[in-house]
Amino acid sequence: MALRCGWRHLALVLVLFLIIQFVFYFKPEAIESVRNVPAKFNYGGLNKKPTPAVAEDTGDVAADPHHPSRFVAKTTRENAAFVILCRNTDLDSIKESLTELEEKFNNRYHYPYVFLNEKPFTDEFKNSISEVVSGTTHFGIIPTEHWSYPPWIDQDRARQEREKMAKNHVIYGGSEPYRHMCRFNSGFFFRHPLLAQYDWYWRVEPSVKFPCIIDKDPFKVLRENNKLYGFTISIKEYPKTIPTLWNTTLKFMDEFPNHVSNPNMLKFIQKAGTNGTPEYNGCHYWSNFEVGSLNFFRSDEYLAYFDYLDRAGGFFYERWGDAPVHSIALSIFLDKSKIHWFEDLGYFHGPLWNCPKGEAHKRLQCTCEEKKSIETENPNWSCIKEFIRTPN
Ligand SMILES: Nc1nc2c(ncn2[C@@H]2O[C@H](COP(=O)(O)OP(=O)(O)OP(=O)(O)O)[C@@H](O)[C@H]2O)c(=O)[nH]1
Ligand SMILES: [Mg+2]
Repeated sequence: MALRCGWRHLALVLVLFLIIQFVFYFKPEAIESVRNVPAKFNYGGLNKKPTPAVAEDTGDVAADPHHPSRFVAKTTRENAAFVILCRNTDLDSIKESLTELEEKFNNRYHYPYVFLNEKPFTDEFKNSISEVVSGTTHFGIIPTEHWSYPPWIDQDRARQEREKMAKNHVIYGGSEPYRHMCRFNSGFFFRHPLLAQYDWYWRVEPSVKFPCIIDKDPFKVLRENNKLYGFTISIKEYPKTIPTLWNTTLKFMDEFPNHVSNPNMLKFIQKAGTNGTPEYNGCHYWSNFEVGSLNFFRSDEYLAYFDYLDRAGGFFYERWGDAPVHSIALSIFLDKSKIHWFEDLGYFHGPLWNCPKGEAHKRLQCTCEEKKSIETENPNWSCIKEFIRTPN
């Protein structure tokens, strides 16, 4: 009798324990806290290994022989997300980009999307986006300190410089939000709490086009080949937007020689200067398309470089773009083996194309014209020659 009573007590305790666990697990706060992984600001060095593919997903295989999914029978996702910085007013043009991205790639993978904005996204924006994407969506607000003037910036001087640039017809030279955007994309997007759980990102902009089937997962291409950054188009920067960026970079390399990789990619971005010292040739990976390692940008080396540039003030007194900033950093801190040209990934951001050639053009059912590709149509702007001839 005493024994049976003991068992009953034990069973009762066990049932109560299970009920408590069940209730806790399904509480909305608990679910939220799992989703909102806290921001981490110390991500360790460049050697931090990304986690392997995280989720398995069976592709929607080809009953239809013309469906793009026949290229991948079974896929696994990397620990990755699309990152989209945009305004509520960009709704139609971002839906255009995402409809095609889904059709050519993501309807087989369902990678998640992270949307960022300095203002709250409207319900209309959120609902409308969810109609065109197959991955989960996350909408985040940018912290004010990532989209405002740091205290050391003289805002009157910044305004005067903007006015001068506008008079000189420098593209976006008179725009204040454009400068916050470039600074955010240079130094902060990878620190947003909504990205803390991911290793890889793919940047997408409004009104871009993906004219070919994307038959390989770009995240996987990078991870499996031990690379950290991939691009489609490489061009030269307008010198008027970055008068002192290169000198500031030289000072950084002088002060932090231990941060400069050996070998590196400096040959890709340098040309012989007039007085014999190398100068910046303006070459950069066009950052409206990027697939890359978030941990590269979270590294001590990159953060030290961004801080150095930010202190120098050129995001506001000049109009330093995130594309040259990313590219110069990649060239200082990495060697060529870490950088990948997605030659066969068809892409358009006005006014330039990357259009695959020959067999790839046919196989990937590209709708772009090969001859419109930047190397053919605008050879003087393209930096692909410089990239190819840079030694390993
Ligand atoms: N939230 C927000 N996003 C912005 C703002 N300005 C630009 N963006 C986004 O930042 C990215 C780059 O801006 P773009 O205006 O495309 O700059 P760009 O590619 O140099 O110039 P375009 O040739 O006009 O495309 C895009 O994803 C924009 O949606 C802004 O003020 N707020
Ligand atoms: Mg753009």
